[in-house]
Amino acid sequence: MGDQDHEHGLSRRTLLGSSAVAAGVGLVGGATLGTGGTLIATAEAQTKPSSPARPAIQKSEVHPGELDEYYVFFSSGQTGELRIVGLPSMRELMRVPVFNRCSATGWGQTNESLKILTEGLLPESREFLKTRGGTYVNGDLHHPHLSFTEGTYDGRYAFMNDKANTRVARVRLDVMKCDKIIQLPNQHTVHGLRVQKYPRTGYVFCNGEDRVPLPNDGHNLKKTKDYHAIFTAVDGDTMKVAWQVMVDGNLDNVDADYQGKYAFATCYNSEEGVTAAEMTANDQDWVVIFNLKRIEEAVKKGDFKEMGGVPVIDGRHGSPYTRYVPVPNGPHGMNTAPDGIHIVANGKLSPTVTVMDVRLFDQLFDDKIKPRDVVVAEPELGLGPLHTAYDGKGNGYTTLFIDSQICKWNIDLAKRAYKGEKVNPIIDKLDVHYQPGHNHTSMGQTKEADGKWLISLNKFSKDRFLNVGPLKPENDQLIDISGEKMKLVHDGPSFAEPHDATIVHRSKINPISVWDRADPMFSDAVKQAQADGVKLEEDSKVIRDSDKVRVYIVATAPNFGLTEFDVKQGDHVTVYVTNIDTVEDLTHGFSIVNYGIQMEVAPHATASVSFTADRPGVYWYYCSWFCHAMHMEMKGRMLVEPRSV
Ligand code: CUK
Ligand code: CUA
Repeated sequence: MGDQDHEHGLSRRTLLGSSAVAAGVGLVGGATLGTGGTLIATAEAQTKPSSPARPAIQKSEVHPGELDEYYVFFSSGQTGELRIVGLPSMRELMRVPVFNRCSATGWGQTNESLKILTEGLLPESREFLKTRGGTYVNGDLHHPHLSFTEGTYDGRYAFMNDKANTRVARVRLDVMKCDKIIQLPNQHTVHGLRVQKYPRTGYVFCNGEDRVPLPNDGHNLKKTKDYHAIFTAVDGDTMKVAWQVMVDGNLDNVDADYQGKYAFATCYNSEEGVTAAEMTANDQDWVVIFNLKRIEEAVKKGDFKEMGGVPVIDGRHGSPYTRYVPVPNGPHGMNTAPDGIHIVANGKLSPTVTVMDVRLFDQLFDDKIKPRDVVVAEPELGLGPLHTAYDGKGNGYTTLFIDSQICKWNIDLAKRAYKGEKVNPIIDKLDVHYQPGHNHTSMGQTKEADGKWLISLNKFSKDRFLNVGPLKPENDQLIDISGEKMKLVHDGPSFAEPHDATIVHRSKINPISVWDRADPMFSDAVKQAQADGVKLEEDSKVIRDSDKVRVYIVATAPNFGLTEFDVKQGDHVTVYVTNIDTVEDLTHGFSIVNYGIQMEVAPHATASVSFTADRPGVYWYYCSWFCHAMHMEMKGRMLVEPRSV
């Protein structure tokens, strides 16, 4: 009782002003109600008067030694990594470097990671990066989404975008490491990213946000009407571009249906302006719907232009491949409901969300109905609706950025209200702290939405944590949605800047604990060792091949197979370290002092790093992962003989 979040003025006003079926409080499972609330029966409570008691507050505490029920895959925005968090404890479990560089694992430094970071770059970027270390060192990871088979997660991959440098990455969920990164041609930024849900992933849909001239080679700088935005479908199995579609407007967020027929994206800047004033001049923007079958046929019959080595289809207004559904100005989030029927475009600049029925899209593409005819509801929820999550029980949970609230509303009631019935679709509002962007429910982006938990990813934390200076953490709040009313149970500070998260039941994810020696991650090292007649798991030795020196080291706690090796100043050195410890969790590291070298070598992995030995002298290398009582002694010397003068 007396929970201030439930007694916030706005939410109470909403409850009191609502009609008979709008808001239920205090009826289901003994949910508490503050003073001033009125007991109003919900549709659910009316039809199921003796619904079994559901605890208002689920157990959110995870005791020492207990495991969480869910994995959460968090993006990290401009930090560029993927984060894995346990839910409901909200404990951070792991960080997976993707677009960033990582001092601990050597991501961006090891040969294995450099191959992944560079092989998918566009030729012009490779040229551009030649004098800049060969790779980008930043990324802006907004949207991590897991691969599907038949409408739910299949535990294979997570896909994610880099808004900053127009890249798409894939993380293998068996080892929780990135194995592919590609850069998209013709496109400028990748913002929204989601995957095909049915029959499987399949396509990874990537929204090009900014409009640029094509090709963007300087031939046109200022004729902004000739700038274009591009939508890309990447083949998630091969990580190659399958096709692209040129569209009108800036693409923001994207989602797909549960039938495997359509993808749809919110667009802002239908004005095609280049300043904020120009971009928001019109009252309406649109949602663009992509007809996957028609696009595939167009690629087959050659109705495209090849640009940057990929087929580009013209999907601007009037094209048979797309339809543009007008919605209020500046929509943001695009979210498919687990019912497989409804999709929601979130208003952002408008206090409304627009609900469409995907079953009407066939008729829309056959021109039997008008674009706005696919809209079945447009409830007004509050100020700044950005993203909507679902509980699988017919309710949406929409973040209200400006109001700093989550609004729980019922899709069916919203449809009835849209038809003119006097019903209020809003069921509950909860204060969050503060300014929420995305929110996510447990399994809520699949057909198996379970309606238990919601995370609100709040952009501001202000006074919620100890002050750490002008740069403050964000606040990822955990909310129990198992009852009729939402209940805030945890504040979780996080570093710049999670935009999005995917909450997955742990039964869907089955990582391994020890690397398979046949893993492709280090197959280049295996090949080189074979060519050198070296057995990676047995031999510690130095192979000299003119000024190229390959140093093979077997690591087993607390020893490196070589306690010293000699090289000459100017040699091009590659060190391969193979961890042969079979003990689970026994990771070694390899660091060379003052040479800026560091990498992770997990159980049964081989990791390698290349550098030029251009500083003469004695350089200790040491194990950087505390692995044994004699970990401090797990070290050796690289002796760099000075070049004779
Ligand atoms: S966007 Cu960040 S709050 Cu990039 Cu998914 Cu909406
Ligand atoms: Cu090996 Cu520390």
